Amino acid sequence: MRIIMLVDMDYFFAACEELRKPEIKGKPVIVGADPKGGNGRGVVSTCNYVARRYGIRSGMPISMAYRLKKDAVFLPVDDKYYEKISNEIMRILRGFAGRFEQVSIDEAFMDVSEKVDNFDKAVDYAREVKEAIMKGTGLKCSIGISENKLLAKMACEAAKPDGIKVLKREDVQKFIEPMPVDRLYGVGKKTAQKLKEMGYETVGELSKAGLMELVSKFGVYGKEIYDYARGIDESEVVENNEIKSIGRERTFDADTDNIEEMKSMLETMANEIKEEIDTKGLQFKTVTIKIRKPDFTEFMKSRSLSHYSNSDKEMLDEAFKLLADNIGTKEKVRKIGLRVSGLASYRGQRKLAEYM
Ligand code: DCP
Ligand code: CA
Ligand code: CA
Repeated sequence: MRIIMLVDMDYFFAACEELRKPEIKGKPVIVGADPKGGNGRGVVSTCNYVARRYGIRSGMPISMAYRLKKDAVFLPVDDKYYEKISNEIMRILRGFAGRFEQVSIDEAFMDVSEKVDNFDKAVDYAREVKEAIMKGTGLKCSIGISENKLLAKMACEAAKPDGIKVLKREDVQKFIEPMPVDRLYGVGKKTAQKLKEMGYETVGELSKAGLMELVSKFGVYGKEIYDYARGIDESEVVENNEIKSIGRERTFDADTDNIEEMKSMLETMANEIKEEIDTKGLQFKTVTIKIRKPDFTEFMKSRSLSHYSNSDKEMLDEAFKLLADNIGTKEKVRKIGLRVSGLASYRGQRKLAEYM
């Protein structure tokens, strides 16, 4: 059996703000768009737990948050600052993990099967992780522990804030069955809506659905949903192996669903990457795009060529295909990245490590 942990920072952006402005601690703190005296547009990115007592939530219109608590501390989003803290957190976590997979600016999976051999030891280990993050950054996090990613994520939700929760196989059913289907990690809003229309409101109800029914409705993804409803998730913790690669990332001025804008950003980055690999005398085999959504979740998708290439046109062709396959027409994107890996030098004997 595997032992998987999901570490997620508590009220991350707002906690980062409290860190550098200790005087706002204890007050309701809301990070997001400018409320402009109640007329502001845009949404709440997040808020601390004090603000949550007033019903304020991530994604809520900022004008509504203002109505709920006018004298809260409203602060703008400072990506750069949170990113710096995030990098430090991820660096600390990597040291504890066997396999490591960052899934958001404030969240990562760790496969610790090689580090601990049972759940009791995993809890001690999780305590160490929490202490190390506190010591390194001054921030609190929550940790879910279970046998797979799906259950670790759901355990973490239940551990919040500042907690550790273990979800053992024998407790899975009674834990997940009462939950609404949209609480299943990996089931998005659209899928949840369709499931509800099919008459499945809770995970328990969903677990009664036939495999064929789900597959005929959702294709191969139907099999995953079928498994999720049983707490089954075989997916591995996958290293976002960014070390031996060359890439660029850019944040859009405003979140965009304009594919042409995304393509032109990719083109700019492809030109820069082309220049860098030429200077270093490198060729690539794999092209990866990284997408950050407005809610700061991220994913990466890759395609590999059958040969080594140094062509920016090939790089871009692959990137466009990845974009078309993974971004829906109305889907908003905050940040986009392009990266090439599987690198090889075409200039004689120099070691790859020299270029990194
Ligand atoms: N975020 C955002 N808009 C959203 C959701 C999240 O801008 N709709 C940003 C702000 C959050 C960060 O991403 O601080 C991490 O998101 P989480 O969903 O992990 O939420 P928090 O860390 O803020 O709170 P929690 O303690 O519930 O994890
Ligand atoms: Ca969080
Ligand atoms: Ca998160």
